Amino acid sequence: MKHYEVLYLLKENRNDFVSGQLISEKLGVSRTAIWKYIKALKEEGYTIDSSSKKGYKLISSPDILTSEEIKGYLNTKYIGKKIIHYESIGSTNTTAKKLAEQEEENGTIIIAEEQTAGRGRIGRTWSSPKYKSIYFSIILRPNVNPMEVPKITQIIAAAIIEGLKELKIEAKVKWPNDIVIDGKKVCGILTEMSGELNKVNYVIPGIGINVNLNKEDFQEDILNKATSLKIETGSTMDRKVILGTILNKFEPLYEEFVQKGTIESSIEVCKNNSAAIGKNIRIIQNKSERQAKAVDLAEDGRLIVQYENGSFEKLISGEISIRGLDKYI
Ligand code: BT5
Repeated sequence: MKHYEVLYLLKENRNDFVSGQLISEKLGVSRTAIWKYIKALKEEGYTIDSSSKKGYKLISSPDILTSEEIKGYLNTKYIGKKIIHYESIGSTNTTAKKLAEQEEENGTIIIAEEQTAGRGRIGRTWSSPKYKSIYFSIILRPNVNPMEVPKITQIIAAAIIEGLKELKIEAKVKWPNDIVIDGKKVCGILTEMSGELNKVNYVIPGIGINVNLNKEDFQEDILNKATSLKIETGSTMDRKVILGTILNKFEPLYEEFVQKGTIESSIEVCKNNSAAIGKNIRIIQNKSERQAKAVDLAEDGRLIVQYENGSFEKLISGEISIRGLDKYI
């Protein structure tokens, strides 16, 4: 789309006017066409100063998670090279699956400003109000055994912890798929896959991060166990920076997995930033509940727990949730 080419030129010269003539020469378009592209950009929320003498200058960009906005924050080889952006969608994971069935490539990201049917694990929902947070899914095509796929949740968790750390935010992993701050959930991960007995067709990790939600934005039923980055830091955060930083952290950790077959670095991060290890926890599966102490994270990402009778077990993430004895964690 040509109007984005105009946008790139304006972005390259952020603090200066770019003359109509230069745009016209570089892009091989007429002055009238440029005017139309500028109008289209303004309609998307860009503020652009125009002067008949000096040309055009980008003043500000809208707070949206389009490829054009995120690109500048990415230094990945293939993760996020293609970003498909929706204003509103049922669930990014559901759409990602459909696109993966249609051969969409490895590393493509599906992102939405709002989800009307955001999904959690085992039929649960993910509250996804518009423009407040980040909801995205990554299409991955690892050449691994399907048994290895749960490891991808740990890789994502590590990337989020590392990314937030770079932004000076301390968060912890609540095994297997939550990121928490001060014991409250700020992010959830839903990893889905399609495969055969010993072959993975594709894996879709879906990530929801609560960014600029205020307390009143949370529904009553999750208010006491959920939080947002804004609530925790006291300031509004730039969603593009958060997303770019996390994706940049994710790619090398994921590469370690697909190239070397290990998730050593991710486990290290998850272990050192675990909300569960060392604590007495409740293990919830179906309707049953057991108590144990979380003692360690195995190298394959399973949580090692010890029961009161002294026996150990490595939990498989599947349908298990853990909780603190008297609170969320
Ligand atoms: C999860 O499930 O935590 C996985 C959430 C994944 C969401 C992303 S958004 C992009 C992608 N597309 C999707 O459709 N989904 C993924 P689970 O462990 O089952 O936790 C779900 C539970 O978290 C719910 O039952 C609520 O109690 C709580 N919850 C719902 N919305 C929340 C929110 N925004 N913040 C914190 N907790 C929430």
